[in-house]
Amino acid sequence: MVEQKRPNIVFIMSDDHAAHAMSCYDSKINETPNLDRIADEGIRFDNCFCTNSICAPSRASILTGTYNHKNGVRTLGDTFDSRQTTVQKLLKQNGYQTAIIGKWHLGYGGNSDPTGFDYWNVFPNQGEYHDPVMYDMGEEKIFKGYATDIVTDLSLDWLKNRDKNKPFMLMCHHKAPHRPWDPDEKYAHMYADVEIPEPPTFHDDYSDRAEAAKEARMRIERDLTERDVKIKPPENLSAAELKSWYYQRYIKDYLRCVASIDDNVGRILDYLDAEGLTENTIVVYTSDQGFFLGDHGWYDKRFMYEESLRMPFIVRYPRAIKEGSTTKDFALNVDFPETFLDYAGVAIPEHMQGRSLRPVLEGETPDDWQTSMYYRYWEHLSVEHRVGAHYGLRTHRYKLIYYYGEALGVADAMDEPRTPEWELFDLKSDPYELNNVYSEPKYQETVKELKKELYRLKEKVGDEE
Ligand SMILES: [Ca+2]
Repeated sequence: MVEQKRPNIVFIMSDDHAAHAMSCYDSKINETPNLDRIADEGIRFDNCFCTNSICAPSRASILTGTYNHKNGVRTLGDTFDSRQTTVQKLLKQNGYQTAIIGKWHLGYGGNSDPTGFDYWNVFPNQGEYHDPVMYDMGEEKIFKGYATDIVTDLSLDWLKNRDKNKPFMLMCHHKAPHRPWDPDEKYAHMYADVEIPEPPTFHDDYSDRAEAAKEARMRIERDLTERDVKIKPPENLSAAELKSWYYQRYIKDYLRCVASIDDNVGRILDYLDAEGLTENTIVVYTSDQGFFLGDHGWYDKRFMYEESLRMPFIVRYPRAIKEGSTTKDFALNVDFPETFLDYAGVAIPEHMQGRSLRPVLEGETPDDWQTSMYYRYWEHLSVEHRVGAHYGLRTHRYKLIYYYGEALGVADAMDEPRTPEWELFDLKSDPYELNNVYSEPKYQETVKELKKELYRLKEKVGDEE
């Protein structure tokens, strides 16, 4: 009966859900009671970061434990080669039942269909919110209803029908709250009579930043479409009023989508309780990256700025994780697979580039734990959002970003060179990253040290471009 002692893993990942839209992360704009349960009964990571803030690349890192230049998914234009070693394959080979339900977004057909799962049922591409098409073990079917409910229904069905003598890993991957933010009918009128507060950097004018911030096309008042906000904007509003109007339309739908996720996470937790599985199941809630919720006047992600870089990451495992704990230790998306393999007692392959979070989860930070992280966004000025390619370093105190101004021939990047630019933020005095101090004399020694660390990490992870 040793088999039963290995923990089950329920990995719930949403799409573009920023930590600052969760009440356990001190959200100023919504409540997420079910997600808070995971944090209250487990641990909340305040510094969990993605290594490339877009959907498919982050997902590839979460499955393989490698950076995007290694796993081949540097941009949304790359497809995933499913023949690679992944966490689900290793768990399955070692006696786990594995399933993925919901968003895959790593390509279809050929070598890109999900592998290593006993059961998979995934949306094509981004998927639809209402009556979505899904590939049920490759067979195209339409599921009637709201995507977030359906992903949960299918997840619960799989759990109910599993072999109870074997441990399991379920990847429950919600489409929500990805653009275009279509809420369930049930929440269509939530927040109807309230005004959601605007974030502190809502009126950012992008002065004192690299040109990349000005060039990006993700401004609330300018770049959201009628499809995004669902109705035509009213006439006769001032520019400032119109910006606020767009924000309210956008953020309310976003939060309505989050409300459905919160409900559905509650259904999974209730099931685990009812089945007596809570004690021996690792439950993770995260998102593939963060998102700008009107911060800097933006929606979307891609930039290495905090709101986009940070992933919510909360984990409950009553057997080993102390309830109500929090940590500021760094965790990265490439660390997730190693963590699951560690808990499952499966050897971690040498080529994986993260590190098991197990000691941090259990309150024992190793002396040599990571205090800096490497980030890279490759899609130079890609058509829609026009964010310049960049790489950078974050430490507990500083963030150094280098916009290198080239496409380098990767998919989805535009061959439009830009003058390279650097940004340095002192996160202690400037947590909102409004003041680029890269050229200030008093930071020159710091710049030198950070560059050294940046290139050390770049080399360490094997990014040679
Ligand atoms: Ca995403």
